[in-house]
Amino acid sequence: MASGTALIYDEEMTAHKLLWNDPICDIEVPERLSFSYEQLRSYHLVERCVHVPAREGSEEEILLVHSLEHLEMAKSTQTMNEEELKRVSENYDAFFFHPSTYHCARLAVGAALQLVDAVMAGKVRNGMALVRPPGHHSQRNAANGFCLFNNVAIAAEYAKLKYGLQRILIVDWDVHHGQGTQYIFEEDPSVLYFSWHRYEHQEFWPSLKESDYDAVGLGKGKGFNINLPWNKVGMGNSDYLAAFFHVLLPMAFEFDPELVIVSSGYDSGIGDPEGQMNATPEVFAHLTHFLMQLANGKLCVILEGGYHLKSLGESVCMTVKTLLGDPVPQITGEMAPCLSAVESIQNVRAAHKPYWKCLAYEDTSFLQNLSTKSHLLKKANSNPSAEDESQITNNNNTVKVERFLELHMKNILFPVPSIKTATTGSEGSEYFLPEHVQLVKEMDETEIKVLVSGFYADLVKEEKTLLSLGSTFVILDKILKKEVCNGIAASPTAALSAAVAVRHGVRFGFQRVLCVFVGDMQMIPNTEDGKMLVINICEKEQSRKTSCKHYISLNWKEDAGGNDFFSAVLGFILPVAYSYQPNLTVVAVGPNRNLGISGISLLVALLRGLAESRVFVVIEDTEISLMQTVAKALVGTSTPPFGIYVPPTQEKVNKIKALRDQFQQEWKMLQCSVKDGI
Ligand code: Q9C
Ligand code: ZN
Repeated sequence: MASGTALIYDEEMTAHKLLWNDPICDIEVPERLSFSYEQLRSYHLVERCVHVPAREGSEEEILLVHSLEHLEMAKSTQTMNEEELKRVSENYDAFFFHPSTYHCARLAVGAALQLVDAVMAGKVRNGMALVRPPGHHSQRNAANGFCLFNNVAIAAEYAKLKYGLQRILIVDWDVHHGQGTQYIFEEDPSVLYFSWHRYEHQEFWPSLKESDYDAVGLGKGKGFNINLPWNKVGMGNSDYLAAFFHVLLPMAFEFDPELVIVSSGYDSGIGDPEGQMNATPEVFAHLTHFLMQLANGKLCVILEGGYHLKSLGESVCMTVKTLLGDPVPQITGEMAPCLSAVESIQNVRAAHKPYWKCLAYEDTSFLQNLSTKSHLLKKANSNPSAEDESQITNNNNTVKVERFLELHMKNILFPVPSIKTATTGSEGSEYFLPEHVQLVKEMDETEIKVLVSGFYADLVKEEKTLLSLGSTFVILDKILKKEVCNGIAASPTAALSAAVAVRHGVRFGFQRVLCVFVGDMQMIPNTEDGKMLVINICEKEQSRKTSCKHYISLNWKEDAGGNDFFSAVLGFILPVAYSYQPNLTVVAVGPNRNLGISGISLLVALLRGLAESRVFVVIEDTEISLMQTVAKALVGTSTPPFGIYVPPTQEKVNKIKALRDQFQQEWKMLQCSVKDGI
């Protein structure tokens, strides 16, 4: 299993720069690269990465995507004077040439290919390449939107050719539509392209009809192009997360890529003059964390846009930190997608219904009156007084945004990288422990007794049960003291351990503890009501009503022979969990578990995105491979094998739908359609 994170940066790529006055292009500056790298250095992230050198992409490699004509044109600019460069630049929409542009663009291509090689050869698990010029607007025969060669598209073709890959996922989170990438792969079913982008009903650059949600691909590639247009500015963390839960991730898990490449533009982040969006840097940690669960962790992140230096730098750091396996920072802001975002999400799900099993039972009856709705939205948007107002708030906001970003890293950089997972066990069990898992010593009997008698006496009546709680205490203490990030324990009384863990956390000061119970779990009465949310995944309806205020029962029996649980995790559990914003997550696996090892590991891996990755898992099961796989998921350095893709049955989809209807007023991240109940 490969480990480590590659970082590719070459100062030479800062040579490409604008030599004349051009208000459209003047934001694409060399400092975008140097400042991002400086920021990585100051947070000591550079030294934690594996340095991989860039190289020039060969002509042959560039020709995998571009025409000979385009290559020759680019090559010819090397010896031009300023006037000639300006004239050639004018042939394209938003591009500038410098004598060094050709060399830099070849380095940008080569950097992307070096990253693919490092990941595919198993030298590293994942990595990031900081490159200029960017690539995703560039087309077979044209430079466009600051892009000369399509670095990501070339990387994907190269990976297909050199490593025989049959399924590559490209995630384009840049705020602009990578129309170049779409054109290159629109007939290709081996590359799934996802892009969200500022669209504003085609008002925003590049203002193309084919950037809308109904461009799903052509010919054999039908269904393999996913466009999620944002029709309003100001989209934030919750809108991006909703897009991942309800659009990208279900399709990506079904696609089951062998490699994931990110067209990683940060102009979709807060403060960016192009994007005008509100997502904070830590959202990129979450997006990265989700994508790390695919393709066995093989993830190549390649820089595209991002024009607010501070925002760009912080977001790059968030991405690299997450690639390294650090705890995922807490996401901020109200966890509810806006109406316009939900409408876009609903539209793209409907457009892709014919192509994806995970969307097979999507209700599309709303499509009839859609044109009217979009028309209304557009009208509201172009209301002049409303526009003035947003302009005013924007100006006031600029100061706030600057201040926010200044304080940003101070709040989220953890004192020490704590990719540590604690566990307890007998002598010799070290042999079974994955890297980064540390064995902690059990408490002795008297210590436990002192603790229990004061605070847990009502929960624990028998001496022998009491002793089994030792590991829970020890591990939870380490989590609370931030000595480790998360922990796992085996316990003959998982329900009791969980109850003790919750109380321990609440006593420590946590206001919200998320409990996910799997299997038959005895609900412990009058636990810390009001400060916990229980999601109970069990095979049959819990007959006895619990006293617990926030209690959700999710009846689920995993399909034999495959893993259909992902649909419940993405469609229900994660949205609820992200809406709740816990400070601590407790996962307890009881007897008669109704989920397989891969289902439980996927659940645990994804729950690491919450509560700054503070997760305590307790398992009432002696199966060593379950413990091992879950421990690996907690460490975050390996991905649970997902198994054979099994689409959820209509019955299961209906179950999730019903739960969504029931809970989406309370837990708003569940919203993914406009018609029912918003
Ligand atoms: N009126 C990237 O972020 N704007 N490119 C053109 C013309 C061009 C952005 C406006 C924006 C290009 C990689
Ligand atoms: Zn962009």
